[in-house]
Amino acid sequence: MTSTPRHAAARHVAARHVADPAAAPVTPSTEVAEALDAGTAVVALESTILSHGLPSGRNLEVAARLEDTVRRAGAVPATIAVLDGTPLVGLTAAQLERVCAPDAELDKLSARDLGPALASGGSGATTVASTSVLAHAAGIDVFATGGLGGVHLPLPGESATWDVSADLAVLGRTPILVVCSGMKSILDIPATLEVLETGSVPVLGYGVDEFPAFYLRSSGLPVPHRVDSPDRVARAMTAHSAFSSAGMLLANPIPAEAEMDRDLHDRLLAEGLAKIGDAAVSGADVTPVLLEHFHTASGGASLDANEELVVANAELASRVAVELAR
Ligand code: PSU
Ligand code: MN
Repeated sequence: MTSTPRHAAARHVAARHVADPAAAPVTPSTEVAEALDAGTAVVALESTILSHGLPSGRNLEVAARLEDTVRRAGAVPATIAVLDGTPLVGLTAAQLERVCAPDAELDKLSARDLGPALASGGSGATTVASTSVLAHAAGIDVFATGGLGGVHLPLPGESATWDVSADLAVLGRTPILVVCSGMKSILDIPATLEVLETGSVPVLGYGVDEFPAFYLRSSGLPVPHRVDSPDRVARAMTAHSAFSSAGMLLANPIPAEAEMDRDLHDRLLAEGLAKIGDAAVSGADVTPVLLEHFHTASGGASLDANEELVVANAELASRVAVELAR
């Protein structure tokens, strides 16, 4: 498992066709490889939230705080990104700085982008979809993030949308637990829950009966299954995996003291949607542009909320991973 990035890149080119994604070559850091070998709890973290979801400066602070949170909870953090054609699972301090640098200009890589990016020696940040794929290939079972991608709301003038995040389809076929605070309200939450049902992805609410809405603790929609302890989550994962190769979603609401004001939230959402309609933003740019509007127009309030919820998710994910590693 332990190998230098250069070696792993060579191995990757040699593997012409890998039928089993779990056997695909990835490059764990020394620390992550040792933890996996020893059966120590490991928690995957994504990099798109750093490069495309948070402003630079703030992103490195959050990245460090997330890794620290995971360590304090007794697990090893594995932040995932693709650098110079190498699928890295666990970043060194220098690599993390590169991902967070203002001039990083990393691509946003979803699962379908991995092959072309690796083949061309490209660099990019990984979304929930691609982070899940690489984490699973490394042998990691638990992944913490802020918000899951989902079904977008129709833009002004559209009656429906085909913009459905690959996060959903990938979760339907990748056995990993994703701990998040639901989807952003910039998405169609009921439609996203329907697509998760179609993908046979179990949705658990942590200590709540209503599905969270990222900046807000509740979307008002019922959560299919409530769990109240990391142990219960671990047991549900074990039982689920005996019958299914789909992933699982653990929805953890934002801590009450960090929740955004609902009126401010609703105003920013309306403005953000109008903005992407006017500017004809589409595809992978939609989420980053909406997030940027929330962050600037709230004077940073949404950033604080975002940071607190991801940190809480990293902690909960670590507690579940520790439970699983017992
Ligand atoms: N939601 C957030 N912040 C983010 C993202 C989602 O609150 O940074 C990122 C995640 O990496 C997620 C991706 O996997 O956006 C979804 O993008 P798309 O809708 O283009 O699939
Ligand atoms: Mn999309």
